[in-house]
Amino acid sequence: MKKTALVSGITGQDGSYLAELLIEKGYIVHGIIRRSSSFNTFRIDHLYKDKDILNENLFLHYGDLNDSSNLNRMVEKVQPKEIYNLGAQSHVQVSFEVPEYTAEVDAIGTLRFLDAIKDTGLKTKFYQASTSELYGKVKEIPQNEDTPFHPRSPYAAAKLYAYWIVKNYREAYNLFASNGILFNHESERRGKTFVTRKISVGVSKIVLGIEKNISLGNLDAKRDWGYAPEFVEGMWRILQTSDPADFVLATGETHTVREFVEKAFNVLGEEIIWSGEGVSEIGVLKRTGQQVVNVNERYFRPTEVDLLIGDYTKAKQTLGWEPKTKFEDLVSIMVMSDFKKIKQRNNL
Ligand code: NAP
Ligand code: F7E
Repeated sequence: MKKTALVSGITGQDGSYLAELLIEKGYIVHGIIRRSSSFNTFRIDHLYKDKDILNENLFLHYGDLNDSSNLNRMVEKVQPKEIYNLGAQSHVQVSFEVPEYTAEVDAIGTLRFLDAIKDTGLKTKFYQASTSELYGKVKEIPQNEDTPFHPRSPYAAAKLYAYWIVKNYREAYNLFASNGILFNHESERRGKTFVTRKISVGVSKIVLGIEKNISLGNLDAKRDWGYAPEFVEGMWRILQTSDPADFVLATGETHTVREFVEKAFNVLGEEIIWSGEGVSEIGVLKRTGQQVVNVNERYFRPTEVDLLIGDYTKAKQTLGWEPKTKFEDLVSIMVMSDFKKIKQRNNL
């Protein structure tokens, strides 16, 4: 018999790759989607329907992490063997604007899901999308499962609650519930307001002559950026273990936002020269002298996470999981994908 999985956040970057992976592995996937005034299923449309034929291994249900009765019904009705809780208000900067909403969805939403499992008594495995943002103002370099946390945003504080409630329900009620502490992972499906995708889209438009420049915030922030399809494979492996546990998934490399910009222009045959400092810093094209990058303080955060770099030794040893895509390849995949799409869309 086919295994059944329930996925919150299925319309997001990770949810779409995870749904693909699970269907490939022979699962029946049930996804929770939010009602929206405009279409929000573009990342999974190719999975849901192929040439007007509905995929019999994918079912979508309206729901929300803010609605416990909905989550209870979903768990009761679907009886999933595995649950992946990927739904979240996932934007760090936005969490400063909507801190209470972020806490409701990211923190209490996780509690609601765990309670639904506990109250139905269902034997299932629960994956929680934890994050390297928990390390925030980092206490050691690199960060592993034992590194102390110091969250630096309402998003990170909400995810910290979720992390601990997962551990508590595991200890208190013997639930199979595991945290994947994932460092940044990106792809051609990344939301366009996250910095990597903002750069891959912006640089493509500049080189195609559609836009003149991009405005960014902190160019010196360092992130450990991996490739999302490999990270969702890690999520699945986390639930295939015999005992629940928490795992870091990362690449073990760190790069600045500035380096991401440089490499993105390099992919399209251009070189960037930087001058100035802070909000006065600019990036110009070496070939033409055109100013293509400027710094705008509206993208600065009240508290920033300066440096993240993960140590994935435990995942490698226990799960046999390792990242494959290197930083340069990730930049290239994202830029080439956007460049081609934008070129085609504009008949260039
Ligand atoms: P994403 O693209 O922003 O997707 C978030 C998903 O959550 C979307 O499907 C969204 O639905 C859904 N969602 C938002 N609010 C919801 C609510 N109230 N109830 C139910 N669903 C809701 O995020 P992602 O990059 O795929 O990340 C997946 C998860 O991993 C998130 O929990 C994120 O915090 C966490 N995480 C991400 C990274 C990363 O680098 N990508 C690293 C560590 C942890 P709509 O499509 O309707 O908006
Ligand atoms: O920012 C800097 C910004 O928004 C990365 C989420 O998936 O990963 C993600 O959170 C860095 C920050 O991702 C701009 O200040 C500069 O230092 O792409 P981001 P994030 O904040 O790291 C973690 C692991 C998650 O869990 C989250 O869900 O880039 N930066 N200029 C900028 N960031 C943005 N968004 N836009 C800029 O213009």
